[in-house]
Amino acid sequence: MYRILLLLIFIVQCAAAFGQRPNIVFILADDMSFDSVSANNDKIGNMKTPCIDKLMTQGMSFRDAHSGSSVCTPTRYGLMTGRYAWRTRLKKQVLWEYGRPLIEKGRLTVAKLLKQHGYTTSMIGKWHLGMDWYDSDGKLANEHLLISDAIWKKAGGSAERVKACEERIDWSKPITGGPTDQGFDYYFGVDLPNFPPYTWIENDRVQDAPSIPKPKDMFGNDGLMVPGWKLEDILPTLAVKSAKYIAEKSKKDKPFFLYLALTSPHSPIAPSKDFIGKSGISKYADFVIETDWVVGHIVDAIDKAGIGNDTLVIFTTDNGTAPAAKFKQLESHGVDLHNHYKGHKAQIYEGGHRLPFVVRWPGVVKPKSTCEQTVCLNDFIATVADMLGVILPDNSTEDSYSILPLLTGKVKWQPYRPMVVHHDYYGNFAIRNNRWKLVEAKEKSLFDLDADIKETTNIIEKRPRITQHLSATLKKYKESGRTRLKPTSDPKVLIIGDSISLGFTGYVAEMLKGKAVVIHHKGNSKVGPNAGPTIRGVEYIEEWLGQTKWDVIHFNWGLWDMYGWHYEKDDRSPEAYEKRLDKLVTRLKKTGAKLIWGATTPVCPGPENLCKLKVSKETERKYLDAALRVMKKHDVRVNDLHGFMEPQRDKYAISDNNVHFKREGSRKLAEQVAKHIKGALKSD
Ligand SMILES: [Ca+2]
Repeated sequence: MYRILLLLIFIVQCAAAFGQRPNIVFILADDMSFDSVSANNDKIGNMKTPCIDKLMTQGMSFRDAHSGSSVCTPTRYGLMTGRYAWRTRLKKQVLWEYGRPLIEKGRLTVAKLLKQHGYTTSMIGKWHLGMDWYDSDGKLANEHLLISDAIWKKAGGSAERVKACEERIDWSKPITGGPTDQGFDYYFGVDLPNFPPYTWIENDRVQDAPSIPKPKDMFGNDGLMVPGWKLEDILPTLAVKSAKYIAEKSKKDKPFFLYLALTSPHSPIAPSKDFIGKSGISKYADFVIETDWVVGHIVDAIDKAGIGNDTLVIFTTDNGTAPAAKFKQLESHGVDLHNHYKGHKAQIYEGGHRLPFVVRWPGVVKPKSTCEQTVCLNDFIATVADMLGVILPDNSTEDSYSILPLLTGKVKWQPYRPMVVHHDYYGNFAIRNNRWKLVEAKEKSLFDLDADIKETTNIIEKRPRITQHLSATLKKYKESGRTRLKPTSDPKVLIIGDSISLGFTGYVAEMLKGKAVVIHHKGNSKVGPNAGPTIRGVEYIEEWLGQTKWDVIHFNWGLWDMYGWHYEKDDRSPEAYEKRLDKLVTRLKKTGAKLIWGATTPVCPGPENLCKLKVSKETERKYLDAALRVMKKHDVRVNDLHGFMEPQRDKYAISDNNVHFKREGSRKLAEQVAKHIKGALKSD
């Protein structure tokens, strides 16, 4: 009996551990916009993507997911490292033929992270993050190609330089800086389908040495290829290899990570024989259909291997559709790839970087769910770390933020993540916060995406404060080298409160800088950053508290309970208020944080007939007394902000009829709040 019990405990423990370590299959298509997926676009004609659509019904699809850039190389750098590529040497464009490795030696990648935590890691497909090649003496053969990734093309003579490089390369020598040096146990693929060398690379060697120049009539940049190389074989080979890999690894005990970077529907537009004519539109549309088929083939391989329930599947793409798709021709067949968004690959418009992003993870991610949050492909590595329960080193993954709480549906506030930075082929930046998108190109533009999703009207003149805030944040993100907050040992202070607290929180954060991290709760879609009435407090307290271990929580509720805006139907009597406040304080006490009640009521100043809000002094007193009873019962510190401000109200109130304060008044209040927080931090 005892042994059976032990065995049971062992099985339960294994299951629990495995729950956090699913296999991961990450499928990245190349140059395929949000509108290229038929489930996202009702104007798709016959260019249907049934396999991706089906995956969407099995998991969560994001409607506001972005790549770190609107072109290949930088997006892939961000996906692997969780860091924006514009922080590297690559300030615009992409890596060109035989470009040198972009991922710095010693930098953490998602493959390294998973390998460190017991995963078998592999990559199949397009790398495009640079590799180093050597001559027969073991000397670097592609050194001269790093003139500057962005300008060497322009400098002219690039074909000659590529030729000179290829003449030096000893193809039997191992390649360095490629996938197997960046954490992948196994690699099979092509660096790019449209650049030399036109040959398969397996691990750190070419499978066959390219020996003849690519024929002029074959798509792609000049360079060497293996005799008989066929562009239309690339995609099916990747599909077959991946399915085989999944079948093999499904039998092993170790979880596996497969990063499948498809070469399609990027040029060369080379659908294989079975798909030519499928769409009745164009070879491009056929190629999209084949891409979708590959996604289906891979998902089938997972399910056939019986590991569907233990495998996290992600499908997304690296940037928007390229003009090589021939938009006008597609439109004449009822395919509108600009149905939702403006622009295409390489551009800063949404069409350049807003992508389909689908996550299937049975038992964790709700089927048929959608997420409206603004997220970024850089977030992959932090999400994996969160899943593994790993704290990321400070000098890594600087622009990655775990979206695990979004996948599990635990978090609903918006925005959940720090602002997302966009970047394009030309080196232009944009920054996105909720509905606002600021583009910093030759001309600065501000777009309100809620009102103008097609980015037609620049409203920068109308919104100087928002523009300034976004611009300053972008500058800060660039200069600080990171958007992910540095872990800090400073105490953490949460301020929850009404609009009066919104006024003073910023000043409190400033006053306590270096002593504590002050965070105002992020709010939610219903009440925004204002805590609203206790009715909302009870509903959202878990979201507001989140996973952080708070040292001090400064909170207040009252205004909304008294005046009731939007909550006429609810019982907001002083008795009901007291009950709910008691419930909230009971929950807050469980956090172990030191609690401070900010008494901001009664708030209505001056003679009663001047108070627009029509609540009598007696009523106000009832709410105040109810709150004080609760605080006394739970032994919570009281910061009497009302009493503190009262003698100076005339000077600092916005007006007699308003409960809010001018900036100087908010600053004054902040002094008092900061004093109380400091006191709480010092006390035992
Ligand atoms: Ca691409």
